[in-house]
Amino acid sequence: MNDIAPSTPDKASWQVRGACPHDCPDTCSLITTVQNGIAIKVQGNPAHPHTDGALCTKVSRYTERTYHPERILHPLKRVGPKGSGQFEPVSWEQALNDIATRLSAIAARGPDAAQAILPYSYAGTMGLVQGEGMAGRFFHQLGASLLDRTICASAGGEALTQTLGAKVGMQVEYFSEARLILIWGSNSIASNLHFWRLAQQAKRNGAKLICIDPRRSETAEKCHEHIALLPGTDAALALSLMHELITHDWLDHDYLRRYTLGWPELRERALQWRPERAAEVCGISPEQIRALARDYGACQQSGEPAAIRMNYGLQRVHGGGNAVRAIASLPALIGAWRHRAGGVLLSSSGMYPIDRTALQRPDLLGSRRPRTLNMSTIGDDLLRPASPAFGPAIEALVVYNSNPVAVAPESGKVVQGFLRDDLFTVVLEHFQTDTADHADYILPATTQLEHWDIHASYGHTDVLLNRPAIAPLGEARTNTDIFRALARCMGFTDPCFDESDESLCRKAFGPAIDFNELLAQGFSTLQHAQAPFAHGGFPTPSGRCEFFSARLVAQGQDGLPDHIPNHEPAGSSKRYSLAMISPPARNFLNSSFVNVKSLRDIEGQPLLEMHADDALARDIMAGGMVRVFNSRGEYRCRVEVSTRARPGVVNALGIWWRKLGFDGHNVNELTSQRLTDMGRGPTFYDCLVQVEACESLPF
Ligand SMILES: Nc1nc2c(c(=O)[nH]1)N[C@H]1C(S)=C(S)[C@@H](COP(=O)(O)OP(=O)(O)OC[C@H]3O[C@@H](n4cnc5c(=O)[nH]c(N)nc54)[C@H](O)[C@@H]3O)O[C@H]1N2
Ligand SMILES: Nc1nc2c(c(=O)[nH]1)N[C@H]1C(S)=C(S)[C@@H](COP(=O)(O)OP(=O)(O)OC[C@H]3O[C@@H](n4cnc5c(=O)[nH]c(N)nc54)[C@H](O)[C@@H]3O)O[C@H]1N2
Ligand SMILES: [Mo]
Repeated sequence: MNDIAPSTPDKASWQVRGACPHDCPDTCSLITTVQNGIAIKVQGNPAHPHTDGALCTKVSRYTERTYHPERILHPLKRVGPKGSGQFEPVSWEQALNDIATRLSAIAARGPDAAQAILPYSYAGTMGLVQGEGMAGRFFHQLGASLLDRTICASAGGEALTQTLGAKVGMQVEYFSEARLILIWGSNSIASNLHFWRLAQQAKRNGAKLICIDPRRSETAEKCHEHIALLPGTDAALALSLMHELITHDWLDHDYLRRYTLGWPELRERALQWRPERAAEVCGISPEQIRALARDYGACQQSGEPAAIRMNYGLQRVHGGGNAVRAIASLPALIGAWRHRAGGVLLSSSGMYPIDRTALQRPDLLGSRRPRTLNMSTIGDDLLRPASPAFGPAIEALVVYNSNPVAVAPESGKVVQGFLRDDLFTVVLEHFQTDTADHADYILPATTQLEHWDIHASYGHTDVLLNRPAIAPLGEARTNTDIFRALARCMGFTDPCFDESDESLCRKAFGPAIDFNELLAQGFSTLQHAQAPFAHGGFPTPSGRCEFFSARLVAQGQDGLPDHIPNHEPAGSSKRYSLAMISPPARNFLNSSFVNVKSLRDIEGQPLLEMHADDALARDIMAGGMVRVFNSRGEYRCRVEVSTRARPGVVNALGIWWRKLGFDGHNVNELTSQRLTDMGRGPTFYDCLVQVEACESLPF
């Protein structure tokens, strides 16, 4: 490859190595072909083993997103009423000065006054530099409220930490050698495509694949078996599997004795979960549980590796943390960790030595200790008045790398909050999203093709470097540059606000990686033991797999995993008799790409999958328009009577932009702001609704 850094611009065509920035476990290595300064093609890097030259449909259309006619290319100032989406272009100077003046005025009111300012960001880019690299410094210096970034993975993350010690697990490449793979709460074909390739290899070598998911997803239909349990019942299933492993003595007693903590207690708990009891809770048959236990136990008996690929789908319910704890405990029962192709993987993000302190500089807070607000309850928090418990009302919001008006739960309240006339809102974006519609200023941000960044992954263990392939479009600026400029306008003088992006990239992992290797090949592989817990050595306080967690007890919680029913359990309400989940659509990434026409065309229209029995009971015609509603709100979409849905559960594929749907709403009108048992996470898939046929709307 004639890999050319921007330093040789005289050539007409060159290729640049980068990294996919999206919130996805695959973190692919990219090759962008640039001709006369224009990116004409984005491909998967064949030299990077995980990427293997292949990209998902979304990112292979990256140039369509980058050169989209609706890219925001100039700073925009609101001219119409709040939320009207009416803006006029202004100069950078005017925008930055005005924003700095507004923020400074709030901060100047008193020692803790800056807490009325809230940053709101998530993983629009997973880059460590364009993520919180400079933004963290800016908000720390300012003394703004801190944001608890819980919207995706915090229940599962906390649960893994309590059980295994950190977000660690199997190395993904060895899944190809497993004999049995449980794909648990994951539609891998949609959301973890490069793992699916490994699962296919295992399948070709004779492995059995079992999918555990309420939805008959693209992945479920390609596995040997599919267990369509009710949402939020995974802990009951896992405990009942343990029951069967115990009663048949399919246990690795040596592993349990040497490398686990709390086995006698967990054993007692699990023995309360006979398959009949769990089957009732999970809405499946006892025989399905027994069969699953037989498959899992058989690996213990034969000494062959059993692997579990969990994903975050199953932790978006009240008991999500406990469910992850129960499932993460399973491999230790059968000693699966002894094999490099055995164990469990939910996230590998804890396997990186990232120096976040150097990037985000929490020391700039000095002695100030601002409050922390939970991003999952932004709806309520924007509507909260000042009080001694809450502190000042939120007066200014700076949103970057996120689209909360579309993705946060209970959007009725989120929208109401964003519509507040006394709220000053700045949004750094590529597009005029539902959130940007509610801004006072929209600032044009660069895309991954236009900036430097460095990436860890949560699905493999390589570090990737992203070099800019093209110059920023229009007047777009990098997130980092926008925060540098704002810092200058605010009079922040710390030299850290002058640091370049390339220097930040070098700082992210410090000496733990060879930066020259990254520059030369675009990725660098961290060295880890192939079977990290073959001999224990878990990063828990005890060094063991902690079935029982004293840390949880200290927090007033149950020390052992248990089944915690949903806030809104299936079957508990006559009025709202359907459980709704809203998993990712394959051709969108959360709310990103919804505005890319070729991808939206593949997804068609906002859709609700419903089982034929549920449709019949409601006189709902296949393909008709339905109103989906509960006490929090309603939205309209097309219904697909489909075997993808099990009885009693409807699947609303997410996450459409509100303004691109039928009625200006999306699925998050219905979801609640109630939180998970651990990690203060949202409970998107713990949501009861009713559905009825309604009149057609134009699309
Ligand atoms: N194409 C695409 N890829 C993505 C994303 C996307 O939006 N689109 N999102 C990205 C993000 S942000 C993340 S966090 C990751 C992981 O994102 P996840 O949301 O975990 O992604 P999936 O694996 O697609 O979906 C989870 C699966 O869990 C199932 N599920 C729902 N409730 C339950 C339950 O109670 N129990 C069980 N066992 N299963 C349940 C759903 O039906 C779905 O098939 O994927 C990333 N990758
Ligand atoms: N109902 C329901 N709701 C959900 C989920 C669900 O499964 N069901 N999933 C939840 C999950 S797992 C997650 S992670 C969240 C995701 O929620 P978000 O993190 O908000 O993700 P996106 O919707 O992809 O929005 C990211 C935005 O960042 C912008 N962006 C990307 N790169 C850059 C950049 O370099 N600079 C700037 N300034 N902007 C950039 C994109 O244009 C995009 O509009 O949604 C959650 N919401
Ligand atoms: Mo996520």
